[in-house]
Amino acid sequence: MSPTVNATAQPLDVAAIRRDFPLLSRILHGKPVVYLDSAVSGQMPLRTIERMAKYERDEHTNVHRGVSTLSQEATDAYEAAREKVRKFIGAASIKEIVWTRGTTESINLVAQTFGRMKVGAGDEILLSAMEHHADIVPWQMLAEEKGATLKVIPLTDDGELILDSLDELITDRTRIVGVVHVSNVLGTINPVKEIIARAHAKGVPVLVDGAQAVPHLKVDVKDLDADFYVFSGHKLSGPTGIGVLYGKLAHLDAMPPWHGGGNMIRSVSWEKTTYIAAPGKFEAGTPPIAAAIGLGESIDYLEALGLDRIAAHEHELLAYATEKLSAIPGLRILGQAKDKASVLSFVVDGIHAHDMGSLLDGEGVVVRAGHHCAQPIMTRFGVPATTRASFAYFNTREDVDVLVSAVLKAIEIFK
Ligand code: 7TS
Repeated sequence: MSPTVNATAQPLDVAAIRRDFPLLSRILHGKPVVYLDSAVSGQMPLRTIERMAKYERDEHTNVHRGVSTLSQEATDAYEAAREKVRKFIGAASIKEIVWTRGTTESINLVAQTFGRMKVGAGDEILLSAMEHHADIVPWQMLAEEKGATLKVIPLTDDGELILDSLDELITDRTRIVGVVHVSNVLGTINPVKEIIARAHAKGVPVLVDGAQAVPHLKVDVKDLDADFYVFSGHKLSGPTGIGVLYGKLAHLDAMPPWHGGGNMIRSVSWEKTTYIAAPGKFEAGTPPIAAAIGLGESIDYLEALGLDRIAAHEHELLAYATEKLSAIPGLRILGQAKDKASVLSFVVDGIHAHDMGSLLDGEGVVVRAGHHCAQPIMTRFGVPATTRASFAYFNTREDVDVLVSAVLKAIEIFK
């Protein structure tokens, strides 16, 4: 059993949960849909969809604008969602919770503000070899602008980070470490608390990409001591267009704003503009209000299910799927880390991942095929692409059985 899973957690009532997701009753190509693509985007429970619809129908107006009752109500609901996020990740203050459009925007914000402040010519940015492009490209852009270099923490063949040399990789030129909490390709759960402690011992701050972690693990940013922790609403059973940047208040206070405009200023004159405090100074313009409120509702839903029960259920499915798929001749699973969450990538001899994905789609099985926006991992493992199944709390062993039969059928077709 994974060290991050509570084996004594009460099982989920999956049949009841499935009724909260109408999409799971759809028929695709004459087959009941089997949704194994939650790492791409999680499904939203009905109560989230209904809460967002209620805002749009009965409450729609802008936030932080004027004294109207409607605006006050919208502001209260929007800020209540921020408090839900704060509690969900164990942050000390809502001032540390910045709304963004998602993980990608959160990392760009940090790179373009904190990064620009801290990184100069000859400096280094240390990333892990299993980062999503969202935690590579913004740093590469900054490195090019500043004349800095990227360094990489390597991987074992099992898909675990090699941390033996971490203390040498973090040099006196390292200005920030970026590491993914759970890999979207390999499923590896990285020991981010240890990485953060070792970076801090050398005075280096750490950004954690939690996009694939928050849906599956209980995260406590204070316990991790993360400097920045970022994630997307849509992978957390919430809507698209909303995401979170958690930052320690001392960092956020020291950072300049990124986007300028309305909602983030204290005063504007032709001579000079002054800004409000964090998080507002990073939130220029009208935010995605319904999406923020919806994400708050999804967090309530997940907390009612219980993150430990979700993790135990998904872990059981992952173990079952790993056992079944490993038994298929010619099939290789990428990512065999001891501590894994909810993602299973594989390649099959003689079948391109895109063909596999299309054949599975024909069987109603929704998976992702491709490089998963993590091309350096594909290069590391010498494959152009993988097929990836990802599991959520509403999936069942029957879903895994359908996946396995569909893979076997595809193999027969390609023989
Ligand atoms: N980081 C990780 C670890 C991710 O898995 C993703 C999205 C992102 C960042 C970017 O998130 P966004 O919401 O800003 O787009 N990952 C995937 C995936 O695995 N398949 O589709 C998107």
